[in-house]
Formats: sequence, structure tokens, C-alpha cells
Amino acid sequence: MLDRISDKIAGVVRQLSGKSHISEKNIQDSVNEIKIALLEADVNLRVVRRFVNRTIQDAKGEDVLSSVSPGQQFVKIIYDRMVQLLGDERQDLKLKGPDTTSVVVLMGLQGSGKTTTAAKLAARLSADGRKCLLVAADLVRPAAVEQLRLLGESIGVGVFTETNTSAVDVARHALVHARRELFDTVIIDTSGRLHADEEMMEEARRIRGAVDPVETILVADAMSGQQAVDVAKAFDEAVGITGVILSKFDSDARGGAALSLKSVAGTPIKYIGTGEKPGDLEPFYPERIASRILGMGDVVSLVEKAQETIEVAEAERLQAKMRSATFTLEDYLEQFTRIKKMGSLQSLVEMLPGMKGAVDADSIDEREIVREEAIILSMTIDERRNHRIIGPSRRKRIAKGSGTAVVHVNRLLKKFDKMRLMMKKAAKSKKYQAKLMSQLGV
Ligand SMILES: Nc1nc2c(ncn2[C@@H]2O[C@H](COP(=O)(O)OP(=O)(O)OP(=O)(O)O)[C@@H](O)[C@H]2O)c(=O)[nH]1
Ligand SMILES: [Mg+2]
Repeated sequence: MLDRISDKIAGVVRQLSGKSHISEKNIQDSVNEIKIALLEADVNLRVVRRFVNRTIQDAKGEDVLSSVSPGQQFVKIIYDRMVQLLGDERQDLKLKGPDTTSVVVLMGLQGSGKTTTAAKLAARLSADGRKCLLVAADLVRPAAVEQLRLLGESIGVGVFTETNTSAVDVARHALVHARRELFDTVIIDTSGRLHADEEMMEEARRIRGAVDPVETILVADAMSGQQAVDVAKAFDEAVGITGVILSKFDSDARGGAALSLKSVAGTPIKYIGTGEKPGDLEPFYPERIASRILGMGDVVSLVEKAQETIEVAEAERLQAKMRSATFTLEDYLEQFTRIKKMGSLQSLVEMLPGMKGAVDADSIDEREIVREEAIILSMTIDERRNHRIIGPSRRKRIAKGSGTAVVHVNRLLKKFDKMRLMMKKAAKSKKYQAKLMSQLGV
């Protein structure tokens, strides 16, 4: 369904990724084209504005213009923002373990695909080994019960039905039945209305109150575009929903719903319906959809390449500093994020040529890292840039500010001095690399 929006945005991306030079005007023009594509796809205006502003902001903030591969880097920014728009991470149903009964209630407007989706979900969860029970709690449309019964039969899942009663009672009785018969998953199909009116909300609230579902899912029709977003908002306010399943994603809808839901209604899309058959339900992966919109299977590798380029550039910058002994405490501090990510000083040392794999990650004292970071954080910018100005009184202040003792500050400064020297030598000679390692305490 994203073909049209993808065509346009992919065109922009293709142009950008080949560029070795980008001007501010390029950024502006590209973002404008994306903006038009999003608006044409019926994406909420506020969402588009925010996307546009943030993308431009990021592009300027990350110095795309002066980077090694500006095109790739800019595409990465667009991609990251698009993923964020779609909801960051894949959100699964939060079902409980098989010893208890998890209830999932499906709600939505008439014809949005609730009954079909109920069967799709049951088929999927059964394949995952869960014991599912479908519940026909739509007593408004005469044929609804029979529709679900037939669907259940076709996928081999039991269907709980009851006549001459209310939807709330059906749901309640179904739950009692499910607990007795040890079903671990109960999927309740409810009735739809033409509009999200108060009567519908009231019924939804009562069903919810009666069965205490772990998931209250809105089934929204992707073809209804902005309406799907409004409906999600209304349901969330009136009943409270935990997620959305976007049906009819296989249609030629313009995509606005998928792209606006998370930002406007704050509700994650958990699955997409991609056809009429029980097997046509797919988990919603924001990254994959973003890649599809940006138009290339290989946008992912492009993004990785951009990431690598950033790392290579960073390594080169650091190496130059190490070689010339202009490596400051400020640089050292910057590396702590990296060090923490790797859980060791390994990453820093490995930036030196010939040092890859040379350090044993287990041999590092984590407490020391935490202490050093606290000490540097207590320094002023001037002190970080030139540690030689740190005399006795400053040392006392820094120790106090970081909750350490002056001996710790002394030790760090001494170590850092030596480290700088060693780095300079190590960058040139192998012999010193071993020495540097012991200097770093590894
Ligand atoms: N192409 C396509 N069709 C779908 C999808 N999901 C549902 N449908 C079709 O949409 C129509 C309505 O689906 P239902 O499941 O009956 O919708 P409902 O929300 O239960 O409708 P009511 O009970 O009348 O409110 C049916 O013809 C389905 O086959 C989908 O993901 N893709
Ligand atoms: Mg139905």
C-alpha cells in the first residue's frame, strides 16, 4: 500500500545517496519533496511538520554538510526519523504465561475487519503453541456469530457462542468457560458501529470491565486514512486501548494512517492485516516499513555504512589527537559513553592501529571507570581541555565535587599524563603498545 509514497521518497533518497557534496539548499529541497509526499499520503499535518522540522534540525546538528559522506548520512537521518514516526520498536502482544488466561478484546468500527482479524490472531497464536478460544460477542449483526463460527472451524479453533443474552455476558461466560477448560488465550470479537458513538464506547467499556483484558486492540481500516487516527484517539480516550491492528494494509491506501497513528494517538501498531485469509497477518516492524518507504532493501546497508563512516572518522580524529598528544580529558570523557557501551576500555585502545583484540574485557575495574568519569565531570571545561592548570586547590574542589578524595584526582591526572605520552608513542611504535595497556590498567 505504500507504493506511491515510497516512489516519491525513494526518488529523493536515491538522488541523495549518490551525492558526495550536499548544500543547505539540497537539504531544504529534499525535505520539501518528502513533505509533499507525506501530505499526499494523507499523513496528519502536525505530524508532517514535526517530522520536517526535526529532520532539518538533525541534519544541521549532525554536521551533515561537512561529513565524509553527506548523502548517506542525511539518508540515515531521514530513515531514523521515519522509524521513530512509525513507532521505534516492534510491539508484540503482552500475553501472560500459559498458566493463566490472557484476554484480548478486539474493537473497531463496522467493517474494519474485527472478525477476520480475530481469526487471524487465533491462527497465529495457535501456531505459536497457545490454546485459543474465539468468542462471538457481536450480537448486533445477525450473521456475525455464524461468520466467526465458520472462521474458527476453518482454522481449527474453538468458538464460544451464546444467544439471547448480552455481549457483556457472553464475554463473561466465555472467560469462565476458558478458565475451566484451560484455554490460555481468549480472543473476543465485538460488534462494530458506523461511528464511534457513546453507545459503542459504553459497551466497550463494560466488556473491558467484565473480562479485564491484557490487550484491548483497536482494529482500524488502513484505507480510512485520517479517520483511523481519529477513531484510535476517540477509543483511547473513551475506553483505553493498548494497541492497533491496521487491517487492509494490502489495499492501495495511501499510508497516512500507518504514519500518523503513533504520533497522534500514541498507540503502537502491533500487526498489519495483509489480506482476507486467516494467514494474512504480519507483525508490524517499524524499521522494515521505513526501509520500504525509503525505497530500498539496501537502505539498511546504506545506513550501516553511514554509521561505519562516522566511526572511522571518529577513530581517525582520535588517532590524530593521540599521535600529537593533544588528547584531552574532554576527549577522554567523551570516550566513556563508548567505554560503557563496550563495557571496557577495549574500544578506546583498539582505535590504535595494531591493537584490535589485544585487551581482555574482563580485566577492567568498572568502579575505577565510574570514579574517573565522576572526577572529570566535576571539572570545568577549561580544566578538561588543559589538565595542566589543575593545581592543588582545584584538585581539592574537584575531589569534593565528585565525592572522591584528592588522591584519586591525583592518580587520574598522573595516569592521564602518562597515558597521553604512551598514546603518542604507541601510535608510532608497536613496542609501546604493550606498555600502554598496562598503563591503562588492563
Ligand atoms: N484485503 C483485505 N481485506 C480484509 C482485511 N481484513 C478484513 N478484510 C475484509 O474486510 C471485510 C470486513 O471484515 P470483517 O472482519 O467482517 O469486519 P468486522 O469489523 O468484523 O465487521 P462488522 O462485524 O460488520 O463490524 C471482509 O470482507 C474481510 O474479508 C485485510 O487485511 N485485507
Ligand atoms: Mg465482525
